[in-house]
Amino acid sequence: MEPIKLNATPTSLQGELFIPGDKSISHRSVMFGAIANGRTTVTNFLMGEDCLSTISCFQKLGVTIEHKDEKVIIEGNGLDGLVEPKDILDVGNSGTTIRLLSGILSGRDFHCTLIGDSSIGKRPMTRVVNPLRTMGARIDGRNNGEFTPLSIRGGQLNSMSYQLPVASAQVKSAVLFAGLQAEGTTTVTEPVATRDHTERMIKRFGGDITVEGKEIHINGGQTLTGTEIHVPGDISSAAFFLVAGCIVPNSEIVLKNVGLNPTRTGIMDVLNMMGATVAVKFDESEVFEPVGDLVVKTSSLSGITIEGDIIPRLIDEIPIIALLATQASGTTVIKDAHELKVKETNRIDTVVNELKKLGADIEATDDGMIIHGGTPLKGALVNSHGDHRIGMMLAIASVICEGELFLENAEAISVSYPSFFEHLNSLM
Ligand code: SPQ
Repeated sequence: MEPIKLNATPTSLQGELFIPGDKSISHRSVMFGAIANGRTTVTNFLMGEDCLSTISCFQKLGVTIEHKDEKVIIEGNGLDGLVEPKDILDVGNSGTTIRLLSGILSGRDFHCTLIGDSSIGKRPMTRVVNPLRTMGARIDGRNNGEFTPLSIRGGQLNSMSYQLPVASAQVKSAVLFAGLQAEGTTTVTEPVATRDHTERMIKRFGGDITVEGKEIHINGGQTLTGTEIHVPGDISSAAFFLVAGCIVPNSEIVLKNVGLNPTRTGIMDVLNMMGATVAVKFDESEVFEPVGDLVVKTSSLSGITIEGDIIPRLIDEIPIIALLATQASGTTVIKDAHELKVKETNRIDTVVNELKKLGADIEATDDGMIIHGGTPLKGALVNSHGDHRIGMMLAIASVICEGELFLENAEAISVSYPSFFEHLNSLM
């Protein structure tokens, strides 16, 4: 596809956005709906390509799923209702789909082959394959199960105690899905807390799960019951407009319906520490996942160091935080973020290389990056490299760049935010 030209430099961004559904919660609502008994109705579902891949995989596994606009209806027949698919399961670009699905399929007594796009083909799968093999699943794949295609023959699983070697909600969730089907109690211990949507959703579907500090316990053999889920807006999507509102002069943006689960709000802490003006109004009636409205205004920002336990709470926001840091005074240092190397792209390299093309003063380190702020950016030919979050970060950069910015592979944005450009244009 030809690069798209972005050259609007508005004097301000003003308006209100209703943020589309959270990607992580949308995936999980379909997965749990598919393995529960009875009907699950999901509203404000994210109709992004990744979540549509999850729907398509479960349809191939024999689950009746209908969707129209942002409403999804899943007719679950329990775990035993899943049937051996006649075709390969294609997860597209979605790491969440392949890793969580592997946990579900590990306990099913049939064979499946899972593939994805070229980015998925480079992402490590041993992090889920190893613990699932220990529980009893037979899984193979390229390079002894490190890469797709993965081939899974599930069956009776044993419970286990598993210390996660990396802070990953996907690995935690895969083991919990397997634990739901294993004999006995499975315990997962996290090195650092990661997003807890799986744990919350198990409770929402009537399941039993115990969280004691960093230890999570789940009993096998549970039956889940279909329910109603209203998906909050995705704070990872809202993050692009939080940053845009801070760095474009004379701006005020209202972001409605944003998920404010504390395991995801690291971006709010960073904005606060850097000196941004963001007002938060929680919706007190929401108990399943915290939700609220945010108002962001143009702010004068200072560089900070971002490291340690906050990293999993903002891991997907680091590309847009890097752009924010180019406009802050002083230096921002991001550490402890090795995990960025195994996302849709190596996000340390893509962020640094693409922002450098715009004139940013930024350097890569082994576990993050160092950004010297206060740099005016200039338009150039840049590339998302097929990574939705890099594409959106560069599109927000275009709004403050002098001159035209040409963005290659902009279509990747539809993975998590199909209405992104419509929303951006509505603020100008
Ligand atoms: O699903 P995918 O492709 O892995 O998506 C990303 C993203 O930027 O949207 C990561 F590239 O989000 C992950 C996130 O980084 C979604 C996720 C989840 O829903 O459980 C957890 C995080 O990944 P991980 O590897 O830290 O567990």
